[in-house]
Amino acid sequence: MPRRRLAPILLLVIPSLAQTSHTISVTDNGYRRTWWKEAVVYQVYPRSFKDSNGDGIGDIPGITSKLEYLRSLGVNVIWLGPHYDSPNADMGYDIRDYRKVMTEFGTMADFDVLLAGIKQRHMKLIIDLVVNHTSDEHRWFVESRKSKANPYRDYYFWRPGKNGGPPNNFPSFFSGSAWQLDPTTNEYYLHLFAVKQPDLNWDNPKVRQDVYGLMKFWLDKGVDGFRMDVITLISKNPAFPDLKPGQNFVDVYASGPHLHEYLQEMNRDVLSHYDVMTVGEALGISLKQTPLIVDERRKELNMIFNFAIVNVMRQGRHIRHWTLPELKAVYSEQAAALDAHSWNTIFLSNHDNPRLVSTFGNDSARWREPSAKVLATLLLTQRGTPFIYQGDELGMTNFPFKTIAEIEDIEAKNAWKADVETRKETADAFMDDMRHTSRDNSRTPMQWDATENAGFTTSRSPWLAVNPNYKSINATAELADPNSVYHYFQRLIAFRSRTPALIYGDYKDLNPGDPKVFVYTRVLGPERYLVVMTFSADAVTYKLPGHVRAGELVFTSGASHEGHTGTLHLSGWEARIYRL
Ligand code: TEU
Ligand code: CA
Repeated sequence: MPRRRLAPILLLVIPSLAQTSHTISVTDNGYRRTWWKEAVVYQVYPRSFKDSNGDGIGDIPGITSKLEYLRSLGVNVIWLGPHYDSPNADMGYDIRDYRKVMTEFGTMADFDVLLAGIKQRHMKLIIDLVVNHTSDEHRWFVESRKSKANPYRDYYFWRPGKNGGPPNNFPSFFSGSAWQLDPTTNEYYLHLFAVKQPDLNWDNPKVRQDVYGLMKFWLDKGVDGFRMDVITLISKNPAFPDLKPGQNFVDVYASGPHLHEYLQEMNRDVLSHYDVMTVGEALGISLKQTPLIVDERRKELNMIFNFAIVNVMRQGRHIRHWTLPELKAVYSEQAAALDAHSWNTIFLSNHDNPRLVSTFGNDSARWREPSAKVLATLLLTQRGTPFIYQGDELGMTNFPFKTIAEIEDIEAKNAWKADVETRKETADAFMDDMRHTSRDNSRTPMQWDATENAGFTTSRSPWLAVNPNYKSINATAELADPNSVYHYFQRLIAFRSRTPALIYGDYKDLNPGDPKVFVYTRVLGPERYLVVMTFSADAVTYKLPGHVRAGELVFTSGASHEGHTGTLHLSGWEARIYRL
């Protein structure tokens, strides 16, 4: 076969997308084509993205000022973390008023400018919908706790104590009991997360109507959908039976009797009236159970974040030594569980998890860039909508935390009180875990340039310390370097966007057991691609399984031009894409 250059391939691929988009809306292998399946999403954690007014806290005008940066990266959808009025017990995941912008982040007018700027650039905006719980400062809860007869009493779960203690043995995700005794009425309220995050009672139809109302408020403003916080927890068994020994509380919390009924109602009453994208955070839902939420025929949500990948990278807040075959198994299981009626997300990091390159790659000086490029390749060549977490496009790393005083996150602070202050665990062991798993690893400010505090803020004291490596790892340096992690992401996002097989193609892992090389095909009709990646610092001579021969090299993170061969000479942490 004659060696073709890149340009003719593009000509072959682009027209096929252009032609189909107006006429045929189903792919060769049965997928209904939609914008949100073809999108690449970028997650903004507003508090840490860009501070515009020097108070040390990222804000909405700061995000607006960086829209060109995001547009040129090539992402199409921005997921904005909670931007609502909040006392910030859990960094905005505790909402006091769903129709007001957090004062620190700006005003509703600032939000409108952001949204307009996003639309102007032909991008879309999805916002965080946090409706499993509110803040205890929300008007509904302020009323609810006043008396047993208050009209808002049933907006939350109130129960009398049992044997001088809480109503049952449910633990909170943030340490201690999930029940808090409230002195005014001498009853307990349920909070699966912090004490300041009481759980809403979705069995109350007024709660559901109020939630649908606030969703419409934002949709009518023009937002393009929602990321739904812990949405799998909204339905509870009102009898609150004790957990039995050996029962996993997450699975129990996620198996409420009316979850699907409520999601279908929300879809019918709200979502189906808009052209939106929805992604549910799906704690406690296995890969096998995923279609119960995302199969389009069930009319619930478009896609979910499965915790399968999170459970590979860490064990709760403890470090976990994962292997490549375990990571691969997530994608094979996903492919087996989902047919063409279902869709899913691809993510490897977010604001609750440590940094991508520190967790799945190698953040040493030698391998940080090469391994970040391999991870970009994994993220952008799997079937599902890819979610890039802010800063990962620069290969930002975990933070060298030394003491608990450097950590702001309530989950870590509560765990410290529960486990270190009671001497169940040593401070050293705890901090060792934190350096690998703390949520604050990903929440440190974006590294924009090499000036003080990385150009994130003009304040001397950002709300969370900037990673000390900002002088070498920052956006300005990477924009100036054509070989940077940023430019690799940019090129690969563009490549994916014009290559339908990488979006919709069937997935097959060619060697699930290999501990160093990840090799798979993506096939859509006549379009066949082979992705090969080394997940190791070692160079590897790799014979492709069976009679597979690598075809033409169409994308690479490395220097080799090798192609049309059955044996590859791979460098440590290298990624290649071949056309077969
Ligand atoms: O996360 C839920 C969740 O799964 C995490 O809190 C998880 O328990 C923790 O990271 C394990 O280490 C969502 C939000 O993404 C998170 O930021 C919020 O704190 C939480 O819900 C409560 O709203
Ligand atoms: Ca600010």
